[in-house]
Amino acid sequence: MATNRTFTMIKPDAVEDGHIGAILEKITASGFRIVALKLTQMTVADAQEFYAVHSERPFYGELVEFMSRGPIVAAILEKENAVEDFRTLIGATNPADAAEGTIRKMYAKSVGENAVHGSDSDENAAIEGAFHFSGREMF
Ligand code: RTP
Ligand code: MG
Repeated sequence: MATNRTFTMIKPDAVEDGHIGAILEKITASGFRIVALKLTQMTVADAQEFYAVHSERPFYGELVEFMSRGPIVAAILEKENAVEDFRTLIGATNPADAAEGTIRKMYAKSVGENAVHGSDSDENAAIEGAFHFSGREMF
């Protein structure tokens, strides 16, 4: 299987709760190599653009407010089958449905404040990575 990349964010809830170190440890222990990494904060306009695909959904306003309310950790990760394996590692969107041992089962509070993001396709991983990082920040 080919080595490829995914994009993740540790969301404001998990940063506020002090879980950056534990989540990064779980990610690297699961075989992902960190290609890019930073603590940053999205403006309201950034979050609106990043989540534009959800703009017609009822939770869009809440999602934008949540994702821009404090710092996040943005990262690009590399592994064989990265996109699918990372979504398995984070678990279902709603932590109530997430499997034991997944990051959302361990750290998410609700379907909205769910600790981590994971890209849903190779194409979106590239778009989302480029949203947050310049070429000089990817290794
Ligand atoms: P993500 O994009 O963050 O990795 O999450 P996902 O693919 O599992 O879920 P998605 O459908 O893409 O939704 C994006 C984010 O919107 C928030 N959400 N809130 N209140 C709600 O019903 C609801 N549904 C989704 C979550 O933060 C979700 O991760
Ligand atoms: Mg998604």
